[in-house]
Amino acid sequence: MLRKKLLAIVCAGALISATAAVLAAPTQTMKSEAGTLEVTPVVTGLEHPWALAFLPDGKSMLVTERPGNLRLVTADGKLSAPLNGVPTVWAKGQGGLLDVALSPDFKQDRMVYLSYAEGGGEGNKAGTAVGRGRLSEDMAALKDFQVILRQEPKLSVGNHFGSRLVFDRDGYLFVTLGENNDRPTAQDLDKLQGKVVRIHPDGTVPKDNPFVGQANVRPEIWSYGQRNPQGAALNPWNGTLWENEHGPRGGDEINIIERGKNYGWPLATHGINYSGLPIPEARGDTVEGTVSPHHVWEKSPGLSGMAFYDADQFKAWQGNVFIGALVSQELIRLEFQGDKVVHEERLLGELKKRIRDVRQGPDGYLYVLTDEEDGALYKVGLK
Ligand SMILES: [Ca+2]
Repeated sequence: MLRKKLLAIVCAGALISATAAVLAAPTQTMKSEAGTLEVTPVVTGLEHPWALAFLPDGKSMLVTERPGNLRLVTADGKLSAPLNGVPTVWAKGQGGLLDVALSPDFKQDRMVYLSYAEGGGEGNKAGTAVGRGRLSEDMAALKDFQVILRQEPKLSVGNHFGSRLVFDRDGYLFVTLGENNDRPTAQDLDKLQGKVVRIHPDGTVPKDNPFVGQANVRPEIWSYGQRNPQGAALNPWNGTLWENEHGPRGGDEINIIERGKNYGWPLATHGINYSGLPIPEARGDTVEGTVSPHHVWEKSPGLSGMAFYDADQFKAWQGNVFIGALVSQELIRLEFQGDKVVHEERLLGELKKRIRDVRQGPDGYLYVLTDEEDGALYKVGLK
């Protein structure tokens, strides 16, 4: 009798929790070339989430929200209060709290790196800054946050901050920096607008950077001629740095970033001004002395976060690159022969959301953030 009663209680409990799980996380299915997609919201109610970084426990991640909050999210859908110790950000236009990355030695040093728009420029202008702080043991705060890089002068009234943070295999930190919508600065080597920079984790400059020792040149610069690079990732098969950036009207690009090279903006572009007029500085889509895009979209999807897929979980995706698209509201999937893009598929269009970031999780699923007032983290896999 007692056993029967207990069983009834257990069954009722299971039913309630199963119902709750269904209500909290209805999995949508969508067709795709590699099979049926399963798209499950992990967390909703995120305010313009921008980036995520998995913690080594494999079960939780840090998520940035552009207005200035950093939160802990667990894979089973728990969302923490904002962490303390995060710097004040300049949240306006495209500005705010942007990328998050963990130190390659996170298990030892617990360092969390953030990129964000920082105010204080002349005429209330802002620039991109990068800093780091130690994640407290109780996961509630970043301790002793210190700025390690500042875009100076600060020239943005709300546009083109970049920015992504990528550590390479040797532990150097690469930061992609927008040109603050001040086009010619991308070619000025005395400024950090429109650049990819390479620094040590403490912000000091590696002695073998390409422009070290030159007069009136910022030694942090690794490459230049970038416009607004909002995506970057390390190619897991050969360690090269891949970056993507927004063209103006047309001409979104993927670039493979090489030491000291000029990636062209605004001298070379496949795009035109939003007004429909040509870019005043542009001399064509291919200009001598500049590196042409590795891959270009004549119609801009509005590229953002980028992830290489090298997990075993979904064999059909191995060797692919995924990129979030803000304007076209899709997740782009690219297939390659060697480095060359040979096929493109657009996913998640049914969501009708701006896709801001995509990362491969430790479980081999894709984790996708939507850049919305009521933004969400989705787990995406194949059935
Ligand atoms: Ca370019």
